[in-house]
Amino acid sequence: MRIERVVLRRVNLPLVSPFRTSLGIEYDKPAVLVQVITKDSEGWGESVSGFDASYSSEYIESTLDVLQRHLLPPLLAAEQVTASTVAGLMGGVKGHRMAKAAVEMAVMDAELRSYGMSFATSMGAVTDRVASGVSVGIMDSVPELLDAVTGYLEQGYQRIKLKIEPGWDLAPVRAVRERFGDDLVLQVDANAAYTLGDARHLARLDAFDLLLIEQPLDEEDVRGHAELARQLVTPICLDESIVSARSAADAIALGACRIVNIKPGRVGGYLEARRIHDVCAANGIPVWCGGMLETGLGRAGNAALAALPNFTLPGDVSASDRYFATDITEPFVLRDGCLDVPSGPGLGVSPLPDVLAEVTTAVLEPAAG
Ligand code: NPG
Repeated sequence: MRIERVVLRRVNLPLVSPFRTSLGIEYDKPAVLVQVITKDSEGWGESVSGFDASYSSEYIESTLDVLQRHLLPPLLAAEQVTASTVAGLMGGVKGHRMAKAAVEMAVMDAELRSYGMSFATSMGAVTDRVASGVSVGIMDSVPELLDAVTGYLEQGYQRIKLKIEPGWDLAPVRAVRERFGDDLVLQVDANAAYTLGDARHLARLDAFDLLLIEQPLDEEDVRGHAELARQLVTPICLDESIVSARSAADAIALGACRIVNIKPGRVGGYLEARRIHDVCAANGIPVWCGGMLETGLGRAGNAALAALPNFTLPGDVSASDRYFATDITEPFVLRDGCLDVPSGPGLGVSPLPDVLAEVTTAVLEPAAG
């Protein structure tokens, strides 16, 4: 396919409640949406970069800049662009995986819509519903946390992930385990807030039968995770450290993780996400689909990815109303603790024009070459 136009939109969606992690507090969800227009199709992509560079080196303005300056001009000049060739066309640019993921997602959507094939089918989905978990932010008090978890469990979420940081770890985990019992599927996420020197402290979490502890150490400290793994009973899951299938293979070989969180936006797109899935499956490492508070567009792609066979653990792919009063697509709803995997062409969802207009703060159209 030849790409005729690409339109970039910067959007901002208010969150229904502030989301606090060890990295900071989010009140709104910003995103860059990439709309790829061809002669007879169109596709949508979403970048997961945030307001600042606290989770990754990428952030909204860096995404917009690299898209306009470096990533899109070669695509607009190319005669043929497909989902399988777009990564190669962007290969002259190092890094910027979140920006590249948004472009690949939009190209894949446009291409699949033109064939009438869904993301799920194209990636090899084996189910039409995926188990949904929820990520619960750091709160001001344990009672407030227990109320939030109660609300999510009443809605039917199948597992709870608690954000932790030094000073907010043992007490909230103990309180949730005691209140909701041994059957609750419970895990924690540190977003790299600890060091190897905290190993003995983190080992105290072993008492609470957690499914996993996610990214306790710095993203570059893969060897540190391997050392920590030898000191914990709780399985280590890596998120930030896994940026590609190659880094997944290395982390697994080093014994740094027993579980992997796959976020397509973090690893350069759905095709690399699938390769990570395959590497993990070949090594007997279960995976789950992470989230970056995506709009309905990213959520649609993530639900499709989570339908692949080695996604055996519930993901952070929650219903739209966990994040937004109004999503920019038809909302994803929780049904018996699951989300339906969209089956329509491409992502199977599209932005609702009125909502899109309301949340858009800038529209940019890079010129060809
Ligand atoms: O449900 O989409 C979601 C959010 C899941 O906790 C979540 N994401 O580190 O995994 C993470 C975390 C995050 C979100 C980190 C936003 C930084 C920003």
